[in-house]
Amino acid sequence: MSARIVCIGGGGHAVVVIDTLRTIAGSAGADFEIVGFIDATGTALPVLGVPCIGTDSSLPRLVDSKQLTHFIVAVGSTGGGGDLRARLFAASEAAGLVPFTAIHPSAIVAGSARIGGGSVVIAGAVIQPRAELGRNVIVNTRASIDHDCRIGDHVHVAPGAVLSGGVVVEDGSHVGAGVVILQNLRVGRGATVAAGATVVRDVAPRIVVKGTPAR
Ligand code: JB2
Repeated sequence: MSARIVCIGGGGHAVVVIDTLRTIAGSAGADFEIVGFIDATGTALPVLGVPCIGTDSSLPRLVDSKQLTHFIVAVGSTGGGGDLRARLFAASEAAGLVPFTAIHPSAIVAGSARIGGGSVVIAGAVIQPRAELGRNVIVNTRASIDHDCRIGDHVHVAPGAVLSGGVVVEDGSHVGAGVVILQNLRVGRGATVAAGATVVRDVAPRIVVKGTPAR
């Protein structure tokens, strides 16, 4: 049976996720259908022609009525409390859906890299050998994850970020656009590295750092 996918969220990131899915389908002839998206309102306008079919509370019912099989978290922002993406992922799994992993055909992913379920690798991203990505990770446009990096669940690596070899990013962290992280450093759980920062020492959990050098 072909996968029937619901996107969770219908904002800016959903535009990119839906386009990525369509590009995958076009290049690989993949066997799936984007059935619709759910969002905070349930009444949003279509995104690239994909309809809004409900809200989080209607998801269990939609699984049956729309015969959904898979989901992809298409919200990029972490939301209040910073764990929105993790909560949406957990709720979708609890509804019985399987996370769908999407890798844009223009991304370069080394054969020895590992990418967890529900992760999205956007156009032009590069993932080097022995990198390990958790579940529900976003590697956004032209970001690069070098060899032996370990990226936790629900992490968002924003466009153009550069993670040197051996970097560890723990669960739920946000690495902003254009960030550079030097080799073998660790970004703690739930931390935010602001756009454009250069990280030259470990980042503690749940803090925000910015600037060059980041602090
Ligand atoms: O609790 C929720 C919820 N809260 C917000 N449940 C569900 N199912 N959806 C939720 N949303 C939805 O996330 C909103 O209804 C809306 O559809 C979406 C947020 O859209 P927005 O465009 O504000 O953020 P985004 O995360 O899709 O995109 C941001 O991050 C991307 C990485 C933007 O800054 C983009 O420009 C950026 N590329």
